[in-house]
Amino acid sequence: LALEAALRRALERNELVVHYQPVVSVATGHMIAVEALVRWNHPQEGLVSPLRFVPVAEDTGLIIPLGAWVLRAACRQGRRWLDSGRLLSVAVNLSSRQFADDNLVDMVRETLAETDFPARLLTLELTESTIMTRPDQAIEMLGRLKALGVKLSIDDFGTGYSSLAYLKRFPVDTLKIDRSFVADIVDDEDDRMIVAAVVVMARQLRLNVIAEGVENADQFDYLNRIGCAACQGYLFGKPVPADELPPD
Ligand code: G
Ligand code: G
Ligand code: MN
Ligand code: NA
Repeated sequence: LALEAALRRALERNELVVHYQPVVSVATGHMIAVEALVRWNHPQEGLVSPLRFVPVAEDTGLIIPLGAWVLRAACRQGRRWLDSGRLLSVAVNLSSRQFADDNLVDMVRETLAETDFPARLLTLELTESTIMTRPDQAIEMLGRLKALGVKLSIDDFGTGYSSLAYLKRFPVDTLKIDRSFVADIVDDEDDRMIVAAVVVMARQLRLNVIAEGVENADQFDYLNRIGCAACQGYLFGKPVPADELPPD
């Protein structure tokens, strides 16, 4: 496969870059975290979206070295922010294949040690479908990751099929409400009710909640009114290189 070979070369030639998107506290308006999002800086095509190459990396197993590279880059950057006096939590996406990798826990532990990035400032994002494929094995794996001191979040929450019974047993810290629900909260009564219900449920389960894909002030006002504590989306900033991140 041409794309696979090209992607393998891209990794070797250091053509991947990590961009960072702000996560903002609704109460203070301050940036409390960033999400690391990989891009491929292709010599001819320019910045290539992960939508085009992460699925290929996932299918071919390349996501294992690629994911390890992203984690190391993000922890290194987090360490740089810390050294410059910025206390930013850094979230990194893990794919299903990484979550199933026997070496994952060791890899995360070694990366934290090597970059000297505090575990409590790292959040690993798993999608609902990654966790729910084999929920009982997932509980064990999540526990081993938590034991490193990292935070865990469920990404794209609401698009999968988490049962509430499992949600209580997953040792996660945060639910990220999928942007498909946030997109229509101004016009769609059903989406408003779904988002409000997730916020209430998260509070009952003592989970943090982040609304994704917040693009305008009306969405933000509604999220503020229902007590959603944190938001992410173009309203606060697009994913950008580390040196273009706005001040906290
Ligand atoms: O950044 P953007 O919105 O274009 O990302 C598109 C998709 O690619 C999102 O679902 C995002 O979670 C995924 N993605 C971005 N960076 C990474 C990464 O480093 N690892 C994995 N597994 N997925 C990523
Ligand atoms: O699946 P995940 O939540 O990791 O995906 C993050 C993706 O969402 C990134 O590709 C990012 O560029 C995109 N994204 C972030 N904020 C917004 C937003 O406000 N609107 C839209 N449409 N996409 C967003
Ligand atoms: Mn994510
Ligand atoms: Na998401």
